[in-house]
Amino acid sequence: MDWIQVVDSHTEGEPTRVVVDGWPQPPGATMAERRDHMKRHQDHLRTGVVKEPRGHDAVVGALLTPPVEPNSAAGVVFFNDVGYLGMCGHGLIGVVRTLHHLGRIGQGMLRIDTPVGTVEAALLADGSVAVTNVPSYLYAEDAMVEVAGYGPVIGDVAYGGNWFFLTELPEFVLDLRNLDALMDITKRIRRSLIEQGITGADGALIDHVELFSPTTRPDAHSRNFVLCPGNAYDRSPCGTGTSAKMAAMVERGKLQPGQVWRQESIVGGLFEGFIEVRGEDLVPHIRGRAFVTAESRLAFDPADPFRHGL
Ligand code: PYC
Repeated sequence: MDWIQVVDSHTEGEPTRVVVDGWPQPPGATMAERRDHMKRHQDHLRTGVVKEPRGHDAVVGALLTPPVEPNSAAGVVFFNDVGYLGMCGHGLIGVVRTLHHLGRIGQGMLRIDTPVGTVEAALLADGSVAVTNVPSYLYAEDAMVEVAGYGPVIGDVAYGGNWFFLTELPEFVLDLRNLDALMDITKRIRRSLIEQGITGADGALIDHVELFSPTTRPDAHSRNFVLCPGNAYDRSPCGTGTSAKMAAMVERGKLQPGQVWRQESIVGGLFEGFIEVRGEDLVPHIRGRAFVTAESRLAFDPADPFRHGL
């Protein structure tokens, strides 16, 4: 029997499964090389760890690796039901809480390498985690996509460690009671972006679609619904999505650098953030909470025909 040891947590409701043992370390001098090795040679472990029957569509996995940069504490590759993420804000908050739960870190700032760059994270005295993300930016303002059966949708293409299409559709109330309709329209937008060749920089696939509406929380500025790359929506306000949104607003003059933005999620959770200007770069800061929910050993029985997931 093979075993993979994991620690599960949720960040504002969105699950993260951190692999702490049993997954052979992927070789590579950079985190992107390690991610590519995982894609080519270890994809059955990704599906076995996050998909059914051990997981489900919304689980984001995180493989911890040694760092690749001299001042970093660790590396991490995030993965989900359909592939690999560049960065993951809620996932990084889960990783930090998990490392603290395991007694591996205390309070204070850590540098962590990801396939899209080195990020920083700190466990704060109140138990929340502050993340300094990779530089984020607005790539295409007011891009128009024609959505079959709906009509034209105008939105911003923005980067926050992953690629996002950011838009507002006021006739879709951002409420879990409308989940089927929200999944349907955001998937149709994503499909239309692909069909119409609307991409991020260098032809990058826009695999997240984020809808915004006014909030129901008195302490938040906005509520969102985020379609993740596969068949899941983000239960959290989405760290990379909030980064993309804040960067786009700063570039449009709708948010000032340093001004606090509080993003509510579709389930009512909250991330707080702001943009710092560093030279030419807009660097997002995000803060949120995660809670450890389980420590488990996942069994991979060679006789189990579904051991690598459904
Ligand atoms: O928090 O960045 C995020 C994220 C991306 C996909 C799911 N969560």
